[in-house]
Formats: sequence, structure tokens, C-alpha cells
Amino acid sequence: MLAENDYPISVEFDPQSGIFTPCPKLTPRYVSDLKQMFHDQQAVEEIIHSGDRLVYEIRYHPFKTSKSDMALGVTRIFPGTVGNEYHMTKGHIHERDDQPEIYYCVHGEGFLLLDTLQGEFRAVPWKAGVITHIPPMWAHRVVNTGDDLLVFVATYHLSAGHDYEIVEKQGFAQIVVKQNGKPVFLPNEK
Ligand code: PAN
Ligand code: ZN
Repeated sequence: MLAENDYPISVEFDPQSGIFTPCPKLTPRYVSDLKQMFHDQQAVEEIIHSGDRLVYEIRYHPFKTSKSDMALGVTRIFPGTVGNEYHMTKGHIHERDDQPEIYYCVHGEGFLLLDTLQGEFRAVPWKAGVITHIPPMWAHRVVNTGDDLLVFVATYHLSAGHDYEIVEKQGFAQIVVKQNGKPVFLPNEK
């Protein structure tokens, strides 16, 4: 006998906009939610005082059956910079040390930053069509360096857990800033 949750579920997804339906949960993230993440604190304060700014949105769907738990997350990062630093996700590492994730870029361009927070760092050039496996124990953040929306699909286990605190404190090894209209990597001063 199948339980009610054990039946297949589909959603309809538009890769250009990053919107899928039905979508049980939408989380917007503003500059005020990412305060500690950007290096230019004066730029952060100015944006917040002038009414804040939406940096990205996460659309989320849990799939929980009697024997499994998966999550679908679609993130759309709007183009722009805070000071000279490109819009990006907060970034986190999974709480559980055995939890990987798949990220699939479907629209836009930028970089996927991966950092073990113990000396290993990778910046993967990202554009529509690139799929990256994020192994466990690598913090992950996506940076939108284009003039358009960047959209990516994520699949992971609900039980992975998200640790934002360590990234907030320490940051990733490098930051991505706009110089003469192009992305440039600088060491993180934190
Ligand atoms: C993604 C992220 C999503 C938003 O679904 O949660 O892209 O990024 P932040 O969580 O860093 O704000 C994921 O990696 N889930 O595990
Ligand atoms: Zn994750």
C-alpha cells in the first residue's frame, strides 16, 4: 500500500525566468539578509537605508516519501553589484558531512565558488548548460557576473542542513568584483 506522499510529483518549470509551479515556498533574500557577506559595508548600509534591494529568490519544493527525502531548489539571482562586488548567494556548507548536491545552471552566467574552508578553493566558470556535483564538505556560493538573471536548479536531501554561520564569519577564499566591466578575483580580506 502506498502512502499519499509516495506518488510521483511534477512541477512545470520555465528556465528563462526560473519560476516553477506549483511552488510551496518562496524565500526572497535582500541585501539586508546578506549584510556580512559583502566586503563593502558602506555600500551595504547605503542600499539598506535607501529601502533595501532584492538580490535573489529561492523557490523550493520538498519531496518527502515514506522512505526518502529530496528537495528541489531553484534560485534566480538578479544582476547587479553591491559596491563593486557582484550579486551572489549567501553561501553555506551542509551541516551533515555526507551530503552532496547537484547544481545545474539553466540561464545566465557567472561562477560557482566552492571552498572547503580548510584551504581548497575552486571557482567554476558557469553558464547555461553546466551541471556541477558539489561533494560533501564544500561550501558553495553562486555569483552572477552577467547583465541578465542567473538561474540554477539544485537538488539535495532535506536532511543535509545548512550552516551559514561559518561562511558569514570567514567568507570564501576569494571575492568576485567588477573592474572595467569584467569579473576579477581578489583575495578575501576577512
Ligand atoms: C541551494 C541554496 C540556494 C540559495 O538550494 O540554498 O541556492 O543559496 P543560500 O542557501 O546560500 O542562500 C542549496 O545549496 N541548498 O542546499
Ligand atoms: Zn547546499
